[in-house]
Amino acid sequence: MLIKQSADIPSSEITPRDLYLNRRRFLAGIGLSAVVAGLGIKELVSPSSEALATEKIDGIQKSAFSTTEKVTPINDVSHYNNYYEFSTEKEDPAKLAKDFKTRPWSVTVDGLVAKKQKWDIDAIMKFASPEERIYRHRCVEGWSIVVPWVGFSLSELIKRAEPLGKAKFVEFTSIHDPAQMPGQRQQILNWPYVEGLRMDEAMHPLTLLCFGMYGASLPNQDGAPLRLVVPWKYGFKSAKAIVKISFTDRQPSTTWNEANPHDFGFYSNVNPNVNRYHSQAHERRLGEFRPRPTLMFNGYDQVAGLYSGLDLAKNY
Ligand SMILES: Nc1nc2c(c(=O)[nH]1)N[C@H]1C(S)=C(S)[C@@H](COP(=O)(O)O)O[C@H]1N2
Ligand SMILES: [Mo]
Repeated sequence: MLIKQSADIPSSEITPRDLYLNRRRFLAGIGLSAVVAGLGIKELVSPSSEALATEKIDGIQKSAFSTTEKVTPINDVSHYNNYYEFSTEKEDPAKLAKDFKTRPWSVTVDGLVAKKQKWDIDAIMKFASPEERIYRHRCVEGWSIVVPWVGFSLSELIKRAEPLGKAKFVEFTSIHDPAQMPGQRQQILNWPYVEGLRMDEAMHPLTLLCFGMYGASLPNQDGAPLRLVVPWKYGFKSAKAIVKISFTDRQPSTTWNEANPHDFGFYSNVNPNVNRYHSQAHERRLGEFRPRPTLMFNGYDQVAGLYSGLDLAKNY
C-alpha cells in the first residue's frame, strides 16, 4: 500500500538538505523557530550528519582561545558554504564537493625560506597536537557562525620552513583543478584562489592551520584537506584546499581584491565602522533571526596591537 509505505519512511530521509536549510531559514525569518523547536519539526526535517565523509581525529586538546558561545549546528556549517570553485550558490558545495579527492595531497612551501619543501598532508597534520578552537567566523555578506575548528597555529608550519629575514608576507594558493571543480570552468574569479597575510598576522597564535571541525576531518565543502582560519578577518581571507604557501617580500595580490578592489582590501579585518560591500555594523548568526552588533576584530581584541599606527579606514 503506497500510503502506508511512504508513512514508514522518516522525512529525514526524503527531505533534501537544501530544502531543510531553506525551510529553517524561512521559518527563522518569520520568527517561528521557537515554535518549530517546540513542535519537534526541526528533528523531522533535519538531515543526518552521517552523510559527511569525515574521519574522527584522535587526541584533540582544548584551547584557551575558544569562545564559550553557542556552537552553530554542524549541518548548518556544512550546508551553507562560500566555495566559488564549486558554485556561487551556498547550498551547492555540499553536493558538488562530495567526491572531491583530498588524498594524495601535498602542500608546497617555497619562496623566501631556508627549507623549501613539498609536504604531504598527513605529515603536516603531525606537526603538533590537534587543538579544538571554537572561533566566531564572520562572512562579509553578513552571516556568522561559531565553529569548533581542529588544527594548530600556522606558526607550527612557518617555523619548520625557516623564513628568511626579508620574508614579510605569506601567500596561500588554493587548488586549481577544473576537472573536479565546476566553478573553475568559468571565469567567475581569477583562478586559482589566492590569499595573503602579513608575516606577523600569519605568525599570530590565533591564526589556525585547520584540517578538521566538530572533532573530525573537514567536510570537502568546508575546505578539506587543509584550510586557513583567521578569526579576526572576514571569511574570505581563510583560503580552502591549500596547495601552496609562499613567503615573499611584497604584499601578495589576492583574488577578491583583483575582483573588486573597492570592497575587498588586503587586510579585511572585521570592522563594524568600515562600510565595504555593504554596512558591516551588524551580522546574523546562521539559524538566528535577530541581528547582532559586529565587534571590532570580530571580538579578537588581542590582535589590535598588530595594527597600531595603521589607519584602518584606509587599510581595510
Ligand atoms: N578556495 C576558496 N577558499 C575560500 C572561498 C572560496 O570561494 N574559495 N570562500 C571564502 C569565503 S567568502 C568564506 S566566508 C569562507 C567560508 O568558509 P565555510 O564554508 O567553511 O564557512 O571560505 C573562504 N575561503
Ligand atoms: Mo565570505
